[in-house]
Amino acid sequence: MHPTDLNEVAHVLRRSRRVLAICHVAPDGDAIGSLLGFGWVMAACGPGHVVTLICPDPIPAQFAFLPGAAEILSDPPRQAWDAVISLDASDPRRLGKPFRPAEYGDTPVINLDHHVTNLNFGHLNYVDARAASTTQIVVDLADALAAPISQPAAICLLTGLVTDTLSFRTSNVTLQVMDTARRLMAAGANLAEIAERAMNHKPLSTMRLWGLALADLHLDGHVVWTHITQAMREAAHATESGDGGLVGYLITAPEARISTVFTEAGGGKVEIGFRARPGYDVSELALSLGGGGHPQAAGCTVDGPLAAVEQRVLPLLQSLTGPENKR
Ligand SMILES: [Mn+2]
Repeated sequence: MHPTDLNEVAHVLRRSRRVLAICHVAPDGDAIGSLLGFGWVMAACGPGHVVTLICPDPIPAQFAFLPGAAEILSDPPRQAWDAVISLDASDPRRLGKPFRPAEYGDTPVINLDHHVTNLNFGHLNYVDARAASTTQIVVDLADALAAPISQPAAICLLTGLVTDTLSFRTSNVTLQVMDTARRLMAAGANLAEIAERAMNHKPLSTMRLWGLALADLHLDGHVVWTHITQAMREAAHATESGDGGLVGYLITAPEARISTVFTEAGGGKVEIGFRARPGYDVSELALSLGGGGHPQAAGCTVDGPLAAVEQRVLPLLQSLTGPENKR
């Protein structure tokens, strides 16, 4: 539980033979991209490392093209590890059942992430909230390991950068991000193909679900919000879990300073997604509700029922959208 630098992380990895790498549940492009990219970077360090790649949930169809995606397992074998590494997860609960710290003994747990709300749950915590993606940190890690970036690594790593920045549109896209992207393209990653495959993918059933949710759209002050009920999900025959990215669509309304989607999930839970315009911050609210994220994109899961959650959370959002909160 101390802040660390990447040379320390590289030092631990260099002497680790059996490495367990885990990304977060409900994986996005950065989770899968950093998991696979890390695997390729370790492979470039020589044959002395055997990396087991774990994602707790199925790989979304739009990321199946990533090199190595077929090698990802959903649950690790019960064996001893020399190092365990978490990628893109701000909270150990986001790693799901595959993360079993009670079994790790003296094995170092490395926490590599870019969420400002990271709980620093590892023995080695490298959390860079200025990084636009965890894959950007994996590129820095490759440099610390003096590992060359292979073409498959570059494809996976650029995918995380593209998806987390919404194709280089977010406020954290710096010259350094563009330099990293340029480097990954030079290493053989095709930006246009990655953007096409990873971003232009919206199942028709998700569009139908959006249609139902958009029919019940609300504007309260500067907050644009709606909800997705189990009944809507059944009516739309939705295949995707969650809101399918609807909350990111709502924030494009000029009226919106914050957008929110409340989604009825299984087990009486409600998932809440938040987006904010630059200058507004939803990460602290998400953290206070047991979740986490970034200033402009965050989320949490709370106990239902839906109506009670909306009644409790909507006033909290109002207080965040005033000019006095603008940074
Ligand atoms: Mn990320």
